[in-house]
Amino acid sequence: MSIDNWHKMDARVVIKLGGGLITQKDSMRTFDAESMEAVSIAISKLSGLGASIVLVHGAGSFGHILAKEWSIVDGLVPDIASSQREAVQKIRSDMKDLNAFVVSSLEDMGLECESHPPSEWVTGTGRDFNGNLARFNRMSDKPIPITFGDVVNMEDGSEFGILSGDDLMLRLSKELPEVTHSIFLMADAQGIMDRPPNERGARLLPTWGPSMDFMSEHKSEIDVTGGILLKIKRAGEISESVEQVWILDGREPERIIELVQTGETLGTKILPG
Ligand code: IP8
Repeated sequence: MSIDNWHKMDARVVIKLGGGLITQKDSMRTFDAESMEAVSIAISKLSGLGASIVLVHGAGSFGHILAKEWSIVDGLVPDIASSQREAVQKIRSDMKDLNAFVVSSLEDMGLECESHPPSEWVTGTGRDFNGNLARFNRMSDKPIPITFGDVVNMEDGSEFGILSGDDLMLRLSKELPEVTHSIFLMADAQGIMDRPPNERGARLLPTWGPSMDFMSEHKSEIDVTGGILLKIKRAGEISESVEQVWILDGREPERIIELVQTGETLGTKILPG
């Protein structure tokens, strides 16, 4: 397909930059500027082609390490309340720092962004969080709205909880009008593999649906929100209403362009159950 034809398709692309891609997950507050730069170049090309883009990013080592240490995902634990409240403030400010690194990398490639930290507009966690998504509804290419997994307030007495970027992906992909592509960029594999990616002989599954088997090596000691399992569950749900849902290798971000231009690339296409 020529780029001229593709222009007329008005692609609207929601992309999640996995926390493991843009940070070193096991090293506190370590931003991966090199991976991010490659992603920024691809996103800038995508924007140059006229696509409307919405970005979500994960927390990686700017969120999961402290969240795990202080059991933030379980909400308020009275015995450790004051340490937890301190950790909540620290995670929120670390997440804003991570977002600033991401935005600055995108700006270096000439993109304009508008950040929406969930601690300021969301209450509640999981797929049914409360928050007005209208702020993301722009059909122009700039500024690019960007949000991220965060610690949010709860209305049920647990005081705080963790909203994953995967739940933001679900709601944005399903509720914004005319989303054509929903793409999850991972750090350590070409897509969904038939066994843990670092195991010998692991092979890429070119398609995956919720009814298919999947073996994961979920690093629960680091990731408080559910890792790859939550991602593929949400991706499966998104595929019920979005045509092109993909898990791609974020280390090869050019594949985003190939996918949007041709409808195919190396990665895993998610099919509805
Ligand atoms: O990395 C988690 O977001 P995710 C957010 O998108 C925090 O699951 C603060 C751990």
